[in-house]
Amino acid sequence: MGAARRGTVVAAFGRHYEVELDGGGRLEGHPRGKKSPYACGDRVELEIAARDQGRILAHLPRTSLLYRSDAWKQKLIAANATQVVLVTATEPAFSDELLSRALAAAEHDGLRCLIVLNKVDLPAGLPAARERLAPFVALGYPVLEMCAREHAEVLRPRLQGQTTVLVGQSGMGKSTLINALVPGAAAATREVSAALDSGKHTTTHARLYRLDADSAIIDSPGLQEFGLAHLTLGEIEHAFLEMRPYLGRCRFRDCRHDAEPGCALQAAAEAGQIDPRRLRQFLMFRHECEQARRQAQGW
Ligand SMILES: Nc1nc2c(ncn2[C@@H]2O[C@H](COP(=O)(O)OP(=O)(O)OP(=O)(O)O)[C@@H](O)[C@H]2O)c(=O)[nH]1
Ligand SMILES: [Mg+2]
Ligand SMILES: [Zn+2]
Repeated sequence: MGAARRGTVVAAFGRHYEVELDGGGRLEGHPRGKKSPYACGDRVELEIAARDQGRILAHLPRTSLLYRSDAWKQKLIAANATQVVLVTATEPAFSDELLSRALAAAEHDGLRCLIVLNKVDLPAGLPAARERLAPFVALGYPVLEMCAREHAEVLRPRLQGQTTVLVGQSGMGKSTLINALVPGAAAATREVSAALDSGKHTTTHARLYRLDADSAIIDSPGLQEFGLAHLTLGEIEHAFLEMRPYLGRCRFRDCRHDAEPGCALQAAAEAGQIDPRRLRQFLMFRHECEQARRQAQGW
């Protein structure tokens, strides 16, 4: 039996993991039992079982866990991240609803958020993309317009000292960013048309790359959906930053912010203080969460 070592899960393949050992070296880590609850970025303790092979003995505490969920299961995205970069692009068109979902999950987890608008070298979709991002700019989320193919360096200062996870839909350019920022990364990228034809995402699992001694970046597979079943209704309210000042101000304490008289959120939307689209998304997410809870309980 070898001595226990600590390391970081840099890639999660379901039943086994690529683990980077503290102090150098990599090995294939296997969980001891049937469960494999680890995500990219997780810290673990393991024993070296053979050359290049290790058995995971312990799961070290997490500082954060970004994930999505429906009534039945959770999909882990990354552990111990400090920042989420939400990657959108001028083309293909991105969904602002998915962006709101990912932001809600990140806010819930207390992560810093930065929105990237990539592919500004393709100007045809630029006005529509800016318009779709305007409500998020108004909320104070920083938006960095860039071209990953030519000027990825503009992102680097924002990554300093952070463990950043890139999330977004397929084809936005996440892996292109990784390749531009991490020498030797060689992450697979693919023409969007080819990717859409195959119906598959180019990146199939999350992977962590070191940028320097105290910065890392995680590439993740493109998202088509982002369920928030793990958030309570109150948590969803708080994950929408613009709702916070109005919470508790409705006439009825159990106001559903739908069509109740004296609803502070509806009044704020009518007065132009809350984007009506975001309020509709909020009501939609809440409805989904209630449904997921019912499904999970079997009624
Ligand atoms: N014109 C232009 N194309 C870009 C830019 N960044 C990425 N692309 C292209 O967009 C396509 C998709 O890029 P990827 O990096 O594979 O996208 P991804 O977000 O990693 O996609 P998934 O792994 O499927 O989630 C590739 O053909 C890239 O070359 C950019 O700044 N400008
Ligand atoms: Mg990719
Ligand atoms: Zn209300």
